[in-house]
Amino acid sequence: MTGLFITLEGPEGAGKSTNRDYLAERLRAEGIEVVLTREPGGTPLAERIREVLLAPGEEQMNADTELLLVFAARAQHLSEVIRPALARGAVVICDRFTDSTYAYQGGGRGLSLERIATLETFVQGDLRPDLTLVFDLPVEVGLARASARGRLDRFELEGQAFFDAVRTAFLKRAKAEPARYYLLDAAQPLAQVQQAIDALLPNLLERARG
Ligand code: Z5A
Repeated sequence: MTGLFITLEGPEGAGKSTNRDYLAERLRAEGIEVVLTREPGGTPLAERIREVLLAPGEEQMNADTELLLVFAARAQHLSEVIRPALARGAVVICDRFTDSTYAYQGGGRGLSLERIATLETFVQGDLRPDLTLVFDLPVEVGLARASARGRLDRFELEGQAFFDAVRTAFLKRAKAEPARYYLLDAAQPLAQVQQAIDALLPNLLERARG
């Protein structure tokens, strides 16, 4: 039996965490086993790597170091959480996954997409999400939501050009593979975003029940 792997992607402040919880509640209400997780992180060791990635520091992190840390955390997360959950037939809802690597390390940092693809295959084999919800919104709106929370992490300290490149990369990926990606207008009021998620539920339930 194989479960269903759903990832939530988009720039900061787009509402991924809020809607991750909402989607999980809706599926659980239908009796589906849901594993909620996030990247970078999702296991104690991967969460320690997350802390290294997010903490601003005096020594600038090399972009290749950042890329390798993201995939190191992912390898741990896949073996400890994601693969076992999918193997027992659960729905895994993951807040960010490899699309974020293409967007932040590829689009934002300008690293080679071919190199990212090589690491993706090395770490994941042929495992890819079944469905990716992309929460899209103007950079200024997302940053205003994120900064309302207070202290900014190492990524949130980047400038407008970085975030524009990140947003463009997500949109490009969504456009290139419409069968896997579902684009949501995350600048709308939350109730409308959640209506769009509700519209997906019948299809998700059918797929989750195999
Ligand atoms: N990263 C990377 O570089 N490479 C990788 O491969 C991976 C990650 C996997 C941590 O991610 C960082 O890791 C991330 C990229 C990098 N960069 N940063 N920063 P994260 O997911 O932990 O960080 P985040 O994206 O900044 O999370 P976030 O700011 O919490 O965003 P969110 O989860 O999309 O939003 P939210 O917490 O659900 O909502 C934010 C606020 O907006 C909150 O007060 C909500 O109540 C409000 N909200 C949500 N939706 C709405 C609507 N529709 N209207 C009004 N207000 C709303």
